Amino acid sequence: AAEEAYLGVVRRVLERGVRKANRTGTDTLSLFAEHYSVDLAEGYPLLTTKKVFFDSMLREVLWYLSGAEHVRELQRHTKIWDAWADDAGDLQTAYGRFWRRFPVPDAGATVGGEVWADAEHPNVRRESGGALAFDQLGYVVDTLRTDPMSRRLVVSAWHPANAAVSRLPPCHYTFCFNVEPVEGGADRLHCHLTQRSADLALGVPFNLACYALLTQALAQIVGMAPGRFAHTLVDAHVYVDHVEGLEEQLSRTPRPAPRLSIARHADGSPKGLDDLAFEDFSVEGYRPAPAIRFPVAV
Ligand code: DHF
Ligand code: TMP
Repeated sequence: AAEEAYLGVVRRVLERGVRKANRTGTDTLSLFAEHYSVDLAEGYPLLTTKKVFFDSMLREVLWYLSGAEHVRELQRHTKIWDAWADDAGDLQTAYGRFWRRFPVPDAGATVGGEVWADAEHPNVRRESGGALAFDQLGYVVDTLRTDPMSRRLVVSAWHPANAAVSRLPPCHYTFCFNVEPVEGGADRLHCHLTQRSADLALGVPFNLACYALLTQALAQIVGMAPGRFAHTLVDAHVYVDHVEGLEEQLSRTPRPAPRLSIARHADGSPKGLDDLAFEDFSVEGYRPAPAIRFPVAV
């Protein structure tokens, strides 16, 4: 089962992880550059060895897709980001802002010899204050249609000048799509995510479910089949107060993976990136083991 790939990383970190101090005050057991992948054709990889809160995760994905730079809308539905937002709902880093509205330097701020997409580019939009912003996810969808074998289908949430000063710079900071041609069938859309820092008990099950959903949604939008999701974890860690809960989880046997379905328009055409809403996603056959409480290291 796909879930075994995730559980294998957990098992390796528990067995061979090196104890590390970090800014949170709760030490971790860590391994460098862990990797796993799952085939989305086998089902939707929402973990079954503990209950994963799909609704919170879906709200988070939709918040990313909205391109918002604050978390006010997300906070109406889930508390998962509250510890990192201020009273006004502002975060110092927001994924959607960079996925959908990556700042384009202003003409006056560039030096010679560079090339930048301008306001004429189909994926550039002018912000209300006049600045230009680039829709990276829109670019990926458009390029999947016009040049599906492109090896440049990259989205980056890492803006160095933000990351250097943010309280919580992006953990899952870049992803890249790749198409595998299939003779006589639908081409397969793969996704590779690089994560600089990975909390195996809490964050990673959400991150896996999020990018699996995003890959399936993009595949549907461009008429491909979901392929594999591959995940590289640069600092793969288990907080020491999560060890017991993870041992309990490892003692459980994975159950059959659920299926995710994504609604289409009434005429059968796929809904686009900006049309997808909470009600459009449904998970069938999800019968997980009970939830496990893991304290979040802030
Ligand atoms: N910091 C740390 N130390 N670990 C993280 O995983 C993490 N994740 C962040 C922000 N900062 C982080 C954003 N993602 C939960 C899940 C994902 C997430 C933040 C929090 C969480 O609390 N999950 C619980 C409850 C979910 C719910 O009640 O809906 C869980 O059991 O999965
Ligand atoms: P760091 O910025 O010091 O690396 O701390 C971030 C912590 O949050 C780290 O334990 C990784 C974890 N994390 C995830 O695993 N996934 C996520 O999506 C987010 C936002 C954080």
